[in-house]
Amino acid sequence: VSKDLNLVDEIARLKREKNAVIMAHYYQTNEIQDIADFIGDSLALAQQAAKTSADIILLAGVHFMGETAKIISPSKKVLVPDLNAGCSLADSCPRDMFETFLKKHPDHIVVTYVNTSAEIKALSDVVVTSTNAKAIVDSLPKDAKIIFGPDRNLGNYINSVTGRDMLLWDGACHVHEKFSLEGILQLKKEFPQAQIIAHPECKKPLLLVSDFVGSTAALLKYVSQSDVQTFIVATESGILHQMQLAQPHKTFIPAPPVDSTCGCNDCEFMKLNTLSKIYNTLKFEWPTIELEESLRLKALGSIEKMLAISN
Ligand code: CIZ
Repeated sequence: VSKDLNLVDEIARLKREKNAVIMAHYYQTNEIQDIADFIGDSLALAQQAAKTSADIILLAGVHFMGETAKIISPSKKVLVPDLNAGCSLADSCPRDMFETFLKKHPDHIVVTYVNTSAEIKALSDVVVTSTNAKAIVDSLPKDAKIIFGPDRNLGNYINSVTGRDMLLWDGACHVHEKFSLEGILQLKKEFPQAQIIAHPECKKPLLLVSDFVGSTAALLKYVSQSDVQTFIVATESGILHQMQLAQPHKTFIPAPPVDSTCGCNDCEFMKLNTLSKIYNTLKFEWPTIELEESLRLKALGSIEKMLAISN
Protein backbone atom coordinates (compact mmCIF):
# COMPACT_ATOMS: atom_id res chain seq x y z
CA VAL A 1 0.00 0.00 0.00
CA SER A 2 1.42 3.41 -1.01
CA LYS A 3 2.31 5.71 1.89
CA ASP A 4 0.45 8.58 0.20
CA LEU A 5 -2.83 6.76 0.28
CA ASN A 6 -5.33 7.91 2.88
CA LEU A 7 -6.48 4.46 3.90
CA VAL A 8 -9.57 5.60 5.74
CA ASP A 9 -10.82 7.60 2.72
CA GLU A 10 -9.88 4.88 0.25
CA ILE A 11 -11.66 2.20 2.28
CA ALA A 12 -14.76 4.42 2.41
CA ARG A 13 -14.58 4.92 -1.38
CA LEU A 14 -14.21 1.18 -2.08
CA LYS A 15 -17.10 0.41 0.24
CA ARG A 16 -19.36 2.84 -1.63
CA GLU A 17 -18.27 1.63 -5.08
CA LYS A 18 -18.75 -2.03 -4.23
CA ASN A 19 -21.75 -1.81 -1.92
CA ALA A 20 -19.65 -3.39 0.82
CA VAL A 21 -20.13 -3.31 4.53
CA ILE A 22 -17.44 -3.67 7.21
CA MET A 23 -18.41 -5.60 10.32
CA ALA A 24 -15.90 -5.60 13.14
CA HIS A 25 -15.71 -7.59 16.35
CA TYR A 26 -15.17 -5.76 19.66
CA TYR A 27 -11.70 -7.30 19.86
CA GLN A 28 -10.43 -5.48 16.75
CA THR A 29 -7.98 -2.57 17.01
CA ASN A 30 -9.42 0.86 17.74
CA GLU A 31 -8.74 2.12 14.22
CA ILE A 32 -10.63 -0.79 12.67
CA GLN A 33 -13.55 -0.33 15.06
CA ASP A 34 -13.60 3.35 14.07
CA ILE A 35 -14.10 2.63 10.34
CA ALA A 36 -16.58 -0.23 10.80
CA ASP A 37 -20.22 0.11 9.76
CA PHE A 38 -21.15 -2.25 12.49
CA ILE A 39 -19.32 -3.36 15.67
CA GLY A 40 -20.51 -6.20 17.85
CA ASP A 41 -20.04 -9.57 19.45
CA SER A 42 -20.43 -12.69 17.36
CA LEU A 43 -24.19 -12.91 17.99
CA ALA A 44 -24.75 -9.33 16.82
CA LEU A 45 -22.44 -9.84 13.82
CA ALA A 46 -24.36 -12.98 12.83
CA GLN A 47 -27.70 -11.17 13.21
CA GLN A 48 -26.38 -8.30 11.13
CA ALA A 49 -25.03 -10.63 8.42
CA ALA A 50 -28.51 -12.15 8.18
CA LYS A 51 -30.15 -8.83 7.36
CA THR A 52 -27.59 -6.74 5.47
CA SER A 53 -28.44 -5.56 1.95
CA ALA A 54 -24.75 -5.14 1.03
CA ASP A 55 -23.26 -7.29 -1.75
CA ILE A 56 -19.98 -7.74 0.09
CA ILE A 57 -19.43 -8.36 3.81
CA LEU A 58 -15.91 -7.71 5.04
CA LEU A 59 -15.70 -9.44 8.41
CA ALA A 60 -12.92 -7.99 10.55
CA GLY A 61 -12.61 -10.62 13.23
CA VAL A 62 -11.34 -14.18 13.17
CA HIS A 63 -11.96 -16.96 10.65
CA PHE A 64 -14.99 -18.60 12.29
CA MET A 65 -16.81 -15.24 12.24
CA GLY A 66 -16.32 -14.96 8.47
CA GLU A 67 -17.53 -18.55 8.12
CA THR A 68 -20.62 -17.81 10.20
CA ALA A 69 -21.44 -14.84 7.95
CA LYS A 70 -21.03 -17.02 4.83
CA ILE A 71 -23.16 -19.81 6.30
CA ILE A 72 -25.96 -17.31 6.92
CA SER A 73 -25.54 -15.23 3.75
CA PRO A 74 -24.33 -17.58 0.99
CA SER A 75 -25.22 -15.20 -1.84
CA LYS A 76 -22.93 -12.48 -0.47
CA LYS A 77 -19.23 -12.31 -1.05
CA VAL A 78 -17.68 -12.66 2.41
CA LEU A 79 -14.15 -11.29 2.75
CA VAL A 80 -11.70 -11.58 5.64
CA PRO A 81 -8.56 -9.43 5.84
CA ASP A 82 -6.24 -12.29 6.85
CA LEU A 83 -6.93 -16.00 6.47
CA ASN A 84 -4.37 -16.68 9.22
CA ALA A 85 -6.60 -15.00 11.80
CA GLY A 86 -7.72 -18.22 13.46
CA CYS A 87 -8.95 -18.93 16.99
CA SER A 88 -7.21 -21.00 19.69
CA LEU A 89 -10.59 -22.07 21.02
CA ALA A 90 -11.88 -23.26 17.63
CA ASP A 91 -8.55 -25.07 17.12
CA SER A 92 -8.97 -26.83 20.47
CA CYS A 93 -11.88 -28.78 18.97
CA PRO A 94 -10.76 -30.77 15.90
CA ARG A 95 -13.61 -32.37 13.95
CA ASP A 96 -12.41 -36.02 14.12
CA MET A 97 -11.89 -35.97 17.87
CA PHE A 98 -15.19 -34.21 18.50
CA GLU A 99 -17.04 -36.69 16.27
CA THR A 100 -15.54 -39.62 18.19
CA PHE A 101 -16.58 -37.96 21.47
CA LEU A 102 -20.16 -37.49 20.20
CA LYS A 103 -20.37 -41.14 19.10
CA LYS A 104 -19.65 -42.18 22.69
CA HIS A 105 -22.62 -40.11 23.89
CA PRO A 106 -25.29 -40.55 21.20
CA ASP A 107 -28.19 -39.64 23.50
CA HIS A 108 -26.89 -36.10 24.18
CA ILE A 109 -28.02 -32.78 22.70
CA VAL A 110 -24.95 -31.11 21.21
CA VAL A 111 -24.57 -27.45 22.12
CA THR A 112 -21.53 -25.65 20.79
CA TYR A 113 -20.14 -22.21 21.30
CA VAL A 114 -19.94 -20.11 18.13
CA ASN A 115 -16.12 -20.17 18.35
CA THR A 116 -15.86 -23.33 16.24
CA SER A 117 -15.27 -24.34 12.64
CA ALA A 118 -18.18 -24.93 10.23
CA GLU A 119 -17.46 -28.69 10.58
CA ILE A 120 -18.17 -28.54 14.32
CA LYS A 121 -21.31 -26.45 13.79
CA ALA A 122 -22.47 -29.09 11.29
CA LEU A 123 -22.20 -31.72 14.06
CA SER A 124 -24.14 -29.57 16.53
CA ASP A 125 -27.82 -29.31 17.40
CA VAL A 126 -27.63 -25.68 18.42
CA VAL A 127 -24.94 -22.99 18.47
CA VAL A 128 -24.64 -20.46 21.30
CA THR A 129 -22.65 -17.30 21.93
CA SER A 130 -21.63 -16.05 25.34
CA THR A 131 -24.50 -13.56 25.16
CA ASN A 132 -27.24 -16.17 24.70
CA ALA A 133 -25.68 -19.39 26.10
CA LYS A 134 -27.66 -19.32 29.36
CA ALA A 135 -30.99 -18.61 27.64
CA ILE A 136 -30.46 -21.34 25.08
CA VAL A 137 -29.41 -23.97 27.62
CA ASP A 138 -32.37 -22.93 29.82
CA SER A 139 -34.68 -23.50 26.82
CA LEU A 140 -33.69 -27.20 26.53
CA PRO A 141 -35.79 -29.88 28.25
CA LYS A 142 -34.93 -30.10 31.96
CA ASP A 143 -34.03 -33.79 31.74
CA ALA A 144 -31.95 -33.45 28.56
CA LYS A 145 -28.42 -34.81 28.52
CA ILE A 146 -26.23 -32.14 27.01
CA ILE A 147 -22.74 -31.96 25.57
CA PHE A 148 -21.22 -28.48 25.63
CA GLY A 149 -18.11 -27.54 23.68
CA PRO A 150 -15.50 -26.38 23.16
CA ASP A 151 -14.89 -23.93 26.05
CA ARG A 152 -14.62 -25.71 29.43
CA ASN A 153 -14.65 -22.42 31.37
CA LEU A 154 -17.80 -21.10 29.71
CA GLY A 155 -19.33 -24.58 30.03
CA ASN A 156 -18.56 -24.69 33.77
CA TYR A 157 -19.97 -21.22 34.20
CA ILE A 158 -23.19 -22.09 32.32
CA ASN A 159 -23.51 -25.26 34.41
CA SER A 160 -23.26 -23.12 37.56
CA VAL A 161 -25.89 -20.56 36.48
CA THR A 162 -28.36 -23.04 34.98
CA GLY A 163 -27.99 -25.89 37.50
CA ARG A 164 -27.26 -28.27 34.60
CA ASP A 165 -24.59 -30.91 34.51
CA MET A 166 -23.50 -30.64 30.90
CA LEU A 167 -20.71 -32.86 29.69
CA LEU A 168 -17.86 -30.53 28.74
CA TRP A 169 -15.31 -30.62 25.94
CA ASP A 170 -11.87 -29.72 27.27
CA GLY A 171 -11.07 -26.61 25.21
CA ALA A 172 -10.17 -23.05 26.14
CA CYS A 173 -9.29 -19.61 24.80
CA HIS A 174 -5.60 -18.82 25.32
CA VAL A 175 -6.31 -15.11 25.91
CA HIS A 176 -8.90 -15.59 28.65
CA GLU A 177 -6.87 -18.28 30.38
CA LYS A 178 -3.76 -16.16 30.81
CA PHE A 179 -5.07 -13.50 33.20
CA SER A 180 -3.14 -13.29 36.45
CA LEU A 181 -5.47 -13.67 39.45
CA GLU A 182 -2.66 -12.42 41.68
CA GLY A 183 -2.10 -9.36 39.48
CA ILE A 184 -5.83 -8.61 39.40
CA LEU A 185 -6.14 -8.85 43.20
CA GLN A 186 -3.10 -6.58 43.54
CA LEU A 187 -4.83 -4.03 41.26
CA LYS A 188 -7.96 -4.31 43.37
CA LYS A 189 -5.85 -3.36 46.43
CA GLU A 190 -4.56 -0.30 44.58
CA PHE A 191 -8.07 0.64 43.38
CA PRO A 192 -10.37 -0.61 46.14
CA GLN A 193 -13.41 1.14 44.61
CA ALA A 194 -12.92 -0.63 41.28
CA GLN A 195 -15.09 -3.53 40.23
CA ILE A 196 -13.65 -6.62 38.57
CA ILE A 197 -15.65 -7.59 35.50
CA ALA A 198 -14.83 -10.75 33.57
CA HIS A 199 -15.74 -12.77 30.51
CA PRO A 200 -17.04 -16.31 31.24
CA GLU A 201 -14.19 -17.79 29.18
CA CYS A 202 -11.91 -16.88 32.14
CA LYS A 203 -10.95 -19.54 34.68
CA LYS A 204 -13.26 -20.21 37.64
CA PRO A 205 -11.11 -18.63 40.42
CA LEU A 206 -11.19 -15.33 38.53
CA LEU A 207 -14.94 -15.58 37.93
CA LEU A 208 -15.43 -16.20 41.66
CA VAL A 209 -13.75 -12.88 42.61
CA SER A 210 -15.51 -10.92 39.85
CA ASP A 211 -18.32 -8.46 40.56
CA PHE A 212 -19.90 -9.14 37.18
CA VAL A 213 -19.49 -11.91 34.59
CA GLY A 214 -20.73 -11.51 31.03
CA SER A 215 -20.14 -11.53 27.29
CA THR A 216 -18.52 -8.50 25.66
CA ALA A 217 -21.97 -7.05 24.90
CA ALA A 218 -23.08 -7.67 28.50
CA LEU A 219 -19.88 -6.14 29.94
CA LEU A 220 -20.35 -3.06 27.77
CA LYS A 221 -23.93 -2.67 28.90
CA TYR A 222 -22.98 -3.23 32.54
CA VAL A 223 -20.31 -0.49 32.64
CA SER A 224 -22.74 1.95 31.03
CA GLN A 225 -25.53 1.25 33.50
CA SER A 226 -23.45 0.98 36.69
CA ASP A 227 -22.69 3.89 39.02
CA VAL A 228 -19.19 2.55 39.57
CA GLN A 229 -16.40 4.71 38.11
CA THR A 230 -13.49 2.27 37.75
CA PHE A 231 -13.42 -1.22 36.29
CA ILE A 232 -10.73 -3.88 36.00
CA VAL A 233 -11.68 -5.57 32.75
CA ALA A 234 -10.81 -9.25 32.23
CA THR A 235 -11.38 -9.91 28.56
CA GLU A 236 -9.53 -9.09 25.33
CA SER A 237 -8.45 -5.47 25.54
CA GLY A 238 -10.18 -4.40 22.28
CA ILE A 239 -13.46 -3.99 24.16
CA LEU A 240 -11.98 -1.14 26.20
CA HIS A 241 -12.29 1.17 23.19
CA GLN A 242 -16.09 0.95 23.06
CA MET A 243 -16.28 1.16 26.87
CA GLN A 244 -14.21 4.33 26.87
CA LEU A 245 -16.25 5.84 24.00
CA ALA A 246 -19.51 5.03 25.78
CA GLN A 247 -18.28 6.24 29.18
CA PRO A 248 -15.50 8.80 28.63
CA HIS A 249 -15.38 9.83 32.29
CA LYS A 250 -14.98 6.33 33.70
CA THR A 251 -11.69 4.45 34.08
CA PHE A 252 -11.10 1.07 32.49
CA ILE A 253 -8.03 -0.90 33.50
CA PRO A 254 -7.12 -3.96 31.40
CA ALA A 255 -6.65 -6.99 33.66
CA PRO A 256 -2.98 -8.01 33.68
CA PRO A 257 -1.83 -11.28 32.12
CA VAL A 258 0.44 -13.80 33.85
CA ASP A 259 3.29 -12.76 31.57
CA SER A 260 4.12 -9.32 32.95
CA THR A 261 6.27 -8.40 29.94
CA CYS A 262 3.10 -7.42 28.05
CA GLY A 263 0.72 -4.91 29.61
CA CYS A 264 -2.62 -6.22 28.45
CA ASN A 265 -4.32 -9.17 26.89
CA ASP A 266 -4.43 -8.94 23.15
CA CYS A 267 -5.51 -11.79 20.90
CA GLU A 268 -2.72 -11.99 18.34
CA PHE A 269 -5.13 -13.50 15.80
CA MET A 270 -7.67 -10.69 16.12
CA LYS A 271 -4.84 -8.21 15.88
CA LEU A 272 -3.56 -9.66 12.56
CA ASN A 273 -6.15 -7.48 10.83
CA THR A 274 -4.95 -4.00 9.85
CA LEU A 275 -6.31 -1.06 7.85
CA SER A 276 -3.95 -1.77 4.95
CA LYS A 277 -5.07 -5.41 4.81
CA ILE A 278 -8.69 -4.23 4.84
CA TYR A 279 -7.94 -1.84 1.97
CA ASN A 280 -6.28 -4.59 -0.11
CA THR A 281 -9.02 -7.08 0.71
CA LEU A 282 -11.72 -4.68 -0.48
CA LYS A 283 -9.73 -3.66 -3.54
CA PHE A 284 -8.94 -7.20 -4.76
CA GLU A 285 -12.03 -8.83 -3.19
CA TRP A 286 -9.80 -11.49 -1.71
CA PRO A 287 -9.44 -13.54 0.48
CA THR A 288 -12.99 -14.85 0.34
CA ILE A 289 -14.63 -17.43 2.58
CA GLU A 290 -15.82 -20.41 0.55
CA LEU A 291 -17.81 -23.33 1.90
CA GLU A 292 -19.00 -26.54 0.34
CA GLU A 293 -22.80 -26.31 0.08
CA SER A 294 -23.59 -29.56 1.92
CA LEU A 295 -21.39 -28.48 4.84
CA ARG A 296 -22.91 -25.01 4.83
CA LEU A 297 -26.44 -26.38 5.01
CA LYS A 298 -25.59 -28.71 7.89
CA ALA A 299 -23.95 -25.86 9.83
CA LEU A 300 -26.83 -23.51 9.02
CA GLY A 301 -29.38 -25.59 10.94
CA SER A 302 -27.61 -25.13 14.29
CA ILE A 303 -27.08 -21.39 13.71
CA GLU A 304 -30.69 -20.87 12.65
CA LYS A 305 -31.84 -22.54 15.84
CA MET A 306 -29.72 -20.10 17.82
CA LEU A 307 -31.00 -17.07 15.90
CA ALA A 308 -34.61 -18.19 16.31
CA ILE A 309 -34.18 -18.42 20.10
CA SER A 310 -32.21 -15.14 20.32
CA ASN A 311 -34.34 -12.91 18.10
O1 CIZ B 1 -19.02 -14.19 21.15
C1 CIZ B 1 -18.15 -13.36 20.96
O2 CIZ B 1 -18.24 -12.46 20.18
C2 CIZ B 1 -16.90 -13.48 21.74
C3 CIZ B 1 -15.78 -14.19 21.14
C4 CIZ B 1 -16.88 -12.93 22.91
C5 CIZ B 1 -18.02 -12.19 23.44
O3 CIZ B 1 -18.40 -12.42 24.57
O4 CIZ B 1 -18.57 -11.37 22.75
